Amino acid sequence: MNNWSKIHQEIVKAESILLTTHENPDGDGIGSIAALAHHLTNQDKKYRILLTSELPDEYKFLDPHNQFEIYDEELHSDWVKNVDLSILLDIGNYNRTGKMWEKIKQNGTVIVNIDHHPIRKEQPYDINETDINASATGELIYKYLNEIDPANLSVQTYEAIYVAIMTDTGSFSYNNTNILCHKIAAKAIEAGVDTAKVHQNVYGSSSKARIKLLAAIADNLQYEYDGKLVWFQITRAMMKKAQASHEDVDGFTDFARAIKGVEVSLMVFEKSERTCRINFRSKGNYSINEIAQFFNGGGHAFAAGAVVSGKIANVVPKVVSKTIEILSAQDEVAK
Ligand SMILES: [Mn+2]
Repeated sequence: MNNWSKIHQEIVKAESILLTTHENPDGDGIGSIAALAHHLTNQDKKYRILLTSELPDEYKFLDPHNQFEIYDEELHSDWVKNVDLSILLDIGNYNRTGKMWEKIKQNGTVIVNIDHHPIRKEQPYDINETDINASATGELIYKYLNEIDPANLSVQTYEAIYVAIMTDTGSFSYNNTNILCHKIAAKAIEAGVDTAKVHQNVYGSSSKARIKLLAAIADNLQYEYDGKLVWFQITRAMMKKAQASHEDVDGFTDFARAIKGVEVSLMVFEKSERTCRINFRSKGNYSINEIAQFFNGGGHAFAAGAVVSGKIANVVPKVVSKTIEILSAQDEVAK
């Protein structure tokens, strides 16, 4: 029996199901959840969608019935503890479920992981369906539905899967773009998805704060390693000045990577006084998850990140010098 049938069996057995994805959810996590939620609704299943952080505005069109909730210890911990089945989507690392993880673990029932991030050493899942060649977790959800419930691949389901794939492939431009994801896109259009409108919903709604912040960043890009590395920082003071919120920052590392001559871009984001989030993007000649892993993070070969403790003034030089060190080591190997 393949994993899709096993997962389906667990869904059939379960009376309550939790769907979740990583913190600061992106289009892939949200689209995958929305697509699977349509399937569960069709199967008359009781389920709940709990996120560890807010659903970004640009994805709210995937949640017309306000089913996406933010995990609240008081409101949800008992429910999570007693749930029959937990399905983690696009998670990368289980600790990216935040406080929810403890409760998921305590419930002692089935944990399903569906993901396209590289497999980590610890795998506390009962069923693990990981495929690093998939363009997005949404592509895996498509495979599941195409095998288990093809009759219910509705326009809404295709729209959610399309969002997952479109956002994780940079609108079919990154090197994870593959044949299947184009086929799925074609099927989505056949099913009636208005792809131009979807693109507009996701990318055509930049807040003014986001552009103000982008201007501050563009003015302060730092080039290293013969211009092959570009880095920038976003301090809390910059966030405040631009009146920006967390989701306004999404995509900036992609923007910096697009500069001519740049191979790798790095963002250092001041999360709090003593923690920073770092994000890497690579054009494809350097693999950057090695750097993210050094800082206990993870991700894909060309898109990765980590959370680093320490004041931003100390984190920046540490991360920049480690990045240069790893890039030059990769150059040495290539010689
Ligand atoms: Mn993904």
